[in-house]
Amino acid sequence: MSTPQSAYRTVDAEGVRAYVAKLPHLAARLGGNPADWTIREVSDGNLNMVFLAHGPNGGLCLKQALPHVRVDPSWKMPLDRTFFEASYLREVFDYVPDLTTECLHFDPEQFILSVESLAGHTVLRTALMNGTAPEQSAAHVGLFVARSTFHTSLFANSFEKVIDQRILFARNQTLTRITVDLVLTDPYIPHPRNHWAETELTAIVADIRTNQIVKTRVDELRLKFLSNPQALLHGDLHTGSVMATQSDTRVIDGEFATYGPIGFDVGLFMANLFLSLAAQETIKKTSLQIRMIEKFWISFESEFLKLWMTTPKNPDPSIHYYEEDSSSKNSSANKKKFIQTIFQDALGYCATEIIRRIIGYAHVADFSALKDHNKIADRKKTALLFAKNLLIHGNSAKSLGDVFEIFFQNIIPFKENNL
Ligand code: SR1
Ligand code: MG
Repeated sequence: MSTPQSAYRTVDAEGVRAYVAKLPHLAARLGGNPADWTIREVSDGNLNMVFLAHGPNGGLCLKQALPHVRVDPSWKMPLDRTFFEASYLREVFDYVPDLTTECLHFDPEQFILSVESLAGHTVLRTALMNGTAPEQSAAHVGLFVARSTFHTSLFANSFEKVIDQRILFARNQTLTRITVDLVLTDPYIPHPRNHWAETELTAIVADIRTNQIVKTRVDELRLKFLSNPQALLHGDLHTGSVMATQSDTRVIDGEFATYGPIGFDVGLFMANLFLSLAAQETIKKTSLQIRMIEKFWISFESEFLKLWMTTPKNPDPSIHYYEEDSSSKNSSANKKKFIQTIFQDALGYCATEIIRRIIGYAHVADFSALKDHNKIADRKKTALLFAKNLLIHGNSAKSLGDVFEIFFQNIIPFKENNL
């Protein structure tokens, strides 16, 4: 693969036009004449340039890695993240064809990746902020996580195949370093990348950083993230990595893909729904986000178990885990026990994702919908206290009901705006 010194050049909208025009399989997707194509830059994430191209026959999305973080040019970075995103899509697409996008093209010189355009879809975070999020999208993401992780795990493949994939994705060290630092390390120490505007949060941050149970739990989670390669993870499954219409859901942006504990993907998605819940003007036990968290987990759990119980037996007996006598009433008891360990891990990663999205480098937009400073501070406090208590008491949570209880115990009522 190239370095920035080679033929690599960053493209702009006109560069995209010329680039696509030279690639018949992509140009045919747009149809018509290159001069008539509409090309828009729609870069939104922290890392890359993204363009949408449309022609009479259809649309394409093109993503190019930059030699630095897009939102901070002084933060230099190798280009290989689009290679790992292309590799992730190629690995999981067959298992989730309706829940993600196909990799149509990857250029190892220009680090450009192309998939179909989802111009008619809305980013799930935006839909949640507008109150228009399709409830069913959470169940779809549950299916996505179950299928992509099950089919890349030791439950569905020989260890030789899994180890080969682990070797490939283990090279995604730049983005793994970002996750280890930004999600699982920095928020727990004083670090220049951390920031928060609400001084009201500072005392809670100090509490989190000095609580020995929290520190030990975060150490366990970081260690598990790096040393328990159960399945191929998306690695950054927040609500900005999901595009939805009322009936269709697609998971995008798999550039952080790496082998790790399945609970990591589960926990990150849950966390972002909890962040959205915390940012609501009114929080009720019937809130859309609560229903979405339930749908997500139920869909993940039942699909994972179904795949495990129904996938035709591989002739290699080493692939059979927790097989039980199917005539026994408890034939899936050990499998369910394993899924309970995913639940426990998910609660831990959920908490760390919430914390880093409030006090770490990359915050979420959800709270900005509240406008008023006091309200924002109160709700960020709610989310931080919930996450802290989830790290402390999560091990005794047996079901989502227990988790919601912890959340509701930590709601800070809005203070009057004293301006
Ligand atoms: C420097 S990258 C910061 C964050 O943006 C990405 O989307 C990931 O969430 C990462 O942690
Ligand atoms: Mg992303």
